[in-house]
Amino acid sequence: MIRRFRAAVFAPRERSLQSRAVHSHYSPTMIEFYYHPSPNPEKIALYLEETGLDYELMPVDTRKGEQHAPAFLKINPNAKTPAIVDTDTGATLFDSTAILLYLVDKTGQYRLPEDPVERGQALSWLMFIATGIGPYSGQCVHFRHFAPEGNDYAVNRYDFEARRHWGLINDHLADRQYMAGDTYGIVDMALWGWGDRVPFILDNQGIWSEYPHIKRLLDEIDERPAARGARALKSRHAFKTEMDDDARRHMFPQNAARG
Ligand SMILES: N[C@@H](CCC(=O)N[C@@H](CS)C(=O)NCC(=O)O)C(=O)O
Repeated sequence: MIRRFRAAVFAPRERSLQSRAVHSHYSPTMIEFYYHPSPNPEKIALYLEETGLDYELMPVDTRKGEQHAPAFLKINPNAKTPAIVDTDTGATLFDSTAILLYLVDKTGQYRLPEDPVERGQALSWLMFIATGIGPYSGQCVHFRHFAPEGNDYAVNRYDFEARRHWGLINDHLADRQYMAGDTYGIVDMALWGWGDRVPFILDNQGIWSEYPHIKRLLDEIDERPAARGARALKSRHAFKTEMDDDARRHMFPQNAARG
């Protein structure tokens, strides 16, 4: 359950904790959710909405460079979203897969299977999304849509790898309803975070005819109230949408470093 929305993201944490202390209606459990409307944060948005965990939305406008603010780097030294602060335990966490696993332990909801074999297999797919789907899709988007011209080799490589990865997911879903086990869970949520970007990643609006099993699962998740709640978060803040020179400097600092 989203509790409230704070527009000023980078008020020092000490101050936000102080302000919480004077409002006795706060429950002891509150997740500060550092969010940008992008695939990895959207996995966490979906989990938070599914579980009803009490959270506060903390927008991080990465196209304005807010990920590099010293206050945010104390929470995520990797300067990316998502990240969370669990004010119940004081934990700061970053990286979407680690956050999902932490929140599962915290809430007990959407646990991975207990059976060691099923659990290992679920983790295989969860890690495949974290280390394969995400990075290859991300680099495919970068070289195809955002990098300067002249990257044919890189576009070819990442397009090939992204297609191959999404194809493996589609094949996996051909004879099963969900990514792991018999029920909807965090591996499906992790997939959903990236899923609606596939036509953009592969620059093909007709791509779903090649990946019908992925589309079937994404459509099913989209029908869930939690998915609608997660999608609605992006309209709670006026995130910058232009990928102009300033945004490129913030998001691709290797270019700025070369001057
Ligand atoms: N492995 C990280 C990747 C995080 C990541 O790349 N986040 C993107 C949004 S999907 C981001 O914040 N990009 C901003 C930037 O690179 O400056 C995770 O799974 O959370």
